[in-house]
Amino acid sequence: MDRFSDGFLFGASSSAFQIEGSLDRDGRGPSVWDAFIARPGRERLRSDAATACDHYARWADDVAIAGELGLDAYRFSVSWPRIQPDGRGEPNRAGLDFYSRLVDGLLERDVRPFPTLFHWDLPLALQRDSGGFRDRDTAARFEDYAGIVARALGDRVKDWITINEPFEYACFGHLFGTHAPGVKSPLAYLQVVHHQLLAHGRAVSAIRSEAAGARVGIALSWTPVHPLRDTEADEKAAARANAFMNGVSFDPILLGRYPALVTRGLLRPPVRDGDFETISTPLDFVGLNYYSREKARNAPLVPFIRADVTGKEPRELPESDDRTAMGWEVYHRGLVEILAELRGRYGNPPVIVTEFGSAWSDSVETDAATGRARVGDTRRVRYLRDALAAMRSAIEAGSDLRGAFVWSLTDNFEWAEGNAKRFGLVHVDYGTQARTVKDSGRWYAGLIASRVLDASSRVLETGSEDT
Ligand code: IFM
Repeated sequence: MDRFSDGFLFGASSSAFQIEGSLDRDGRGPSVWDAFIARPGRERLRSDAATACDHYARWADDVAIAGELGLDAYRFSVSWPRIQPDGRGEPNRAGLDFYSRLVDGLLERDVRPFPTLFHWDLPLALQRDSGGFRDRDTAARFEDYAGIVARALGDRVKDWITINEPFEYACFGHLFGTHAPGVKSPLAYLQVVHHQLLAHGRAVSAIRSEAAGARVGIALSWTPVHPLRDTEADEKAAARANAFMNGVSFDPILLGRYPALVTRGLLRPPVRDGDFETISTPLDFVGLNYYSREKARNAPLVPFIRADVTGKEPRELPESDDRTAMGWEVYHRGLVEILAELRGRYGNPPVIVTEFGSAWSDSVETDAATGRARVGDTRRVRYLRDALAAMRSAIEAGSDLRGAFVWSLTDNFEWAEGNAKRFGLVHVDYGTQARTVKDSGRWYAGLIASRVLDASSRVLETGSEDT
């Protein structure tokens, strides 16, 4: 029977900039995202983020929903510019108080808080003064900030995540320029990867010295890349892409070195003596964020290229049972593959899936029987169930998988996509801020209560979803 152990943590995740709104309240300083969406042509993003889910004002409602769903744990992020408006110096009391109230609210409902300290909203002053994570000194600033938050919340918070997806922050923000701070430079990408990893390692020690008994991890994305065509050139392209997208953070943290493919080129991460000891400080768990796979085609000058058999950008592809509203392929085998790789190449560390989930075009309807609002998101229910079945099979194969957090508790601001893409277990009407628990939220609550997956899954039935 597909039963999860009683100790397995079922949670949901969010991040500060994606839900909070209230960007000018209580002494918060601007972040790189405030500046990014202030640029001409980004009016829609600006108005979406200004309120987002209004969580800063409505946090108690959201905590109540987390409690009603029976979540074992809730992962949120602390906004660095609420704590240190300029990214350095004395903490802003009002910012710390907000997260302190949130933590108390969660604990009152028996929901374990999992704060993430950096989920992409870097204080703008650090970017303007020194290029943000391009500058090695930002790792020292992050260590200070981590110590401040751990000192304030460490009497109640036992589980900590340093940084969310250092690869994505470096790549989208500094190579493609599609996310804040909007830089397009391969060198910046490597600098930002390395200095975030260094910041992570320094923060692990800061948290442990401020918060007795802290369990610390990091949330890393892993997108398996397969060759687009069955050619040697595409296989090599896939190997390069895997090194630059996945190995680039997993290897330094778990093996204490970069993949050879990352350090072979003219441009290299700015490693100094002793960095890898800091970066590979042993963790209590590795957080894994998984969504989909990608396919690589050979393009000699570019380390990784998103490709699709149709030759289209994934986001141009229509939503279907096998393709989410983000254009991402539904590919649960990826989780099985990654967890096997973690068992083999990386020595089977304790893992928590810190994000998994999917966006769909949800709509609120009136339930004929009850007359109440309802969101019938059957595709999300199936997605979650199949992903969890993949996790169960990895546990049976020997993975030390200790929990899974759905992205996301509520619909929220999906970065460059604004409020248009909905990932939540809970629907948010951005006009009224009404929350409606979707069918997926109810299904998840039932799973948490029973700990049993209620129906067979395609992954287990077919063994493979490869197309
Ligand atoms: O919304 C993001 C989140 O901020 C980081 N991981 C991926 C999610 C979906 O794109």
